[in-house]
Amino acid sequence: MGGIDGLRTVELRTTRLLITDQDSGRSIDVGSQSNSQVQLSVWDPVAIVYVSAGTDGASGVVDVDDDGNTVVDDVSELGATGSDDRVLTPEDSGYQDAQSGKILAMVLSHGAMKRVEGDAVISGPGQVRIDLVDNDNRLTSRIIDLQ
Ligand SMILES: [Ca+2]
Ligand SMILES: [Ca+2]
Repeated sequence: MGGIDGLRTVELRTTRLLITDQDSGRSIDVGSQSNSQVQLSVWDPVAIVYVSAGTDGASGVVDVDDDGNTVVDDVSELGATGSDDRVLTPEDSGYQDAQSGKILAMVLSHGAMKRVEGDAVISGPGQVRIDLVDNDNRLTSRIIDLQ
């Protein structure tokens, strides 16, 4: 995917990805060139990012007072260093569970990449990530700024 700076538009059609050059208006069909599976993600500045309790279900390390405040596994330990706690973005498994309150989690920040489902046309300005999986199942990712 060399020479794709100055992009204006990214158009996703099932497994085909068309990228359009800002100056020439010329479109390049990335999907057909590499015969790849294509996934497109866009930057969503308001997407919620969570920190969750991880597989042990407890804030920080289970049965450990990670932050030394004399209360074991209180919510202030979420995300403790060395624990199994995880940051969850919309692209991560378990995100829906964090959103619905099914698992212990709290809002960490806002802003994340979100997968685009189905056909879409993404126009700049903004940031997009293109993930290509080739016939040997190798993933290539590239983040580009649309103008
Ligand atoms: Ca934990
Ligand atoms: Ca504590």
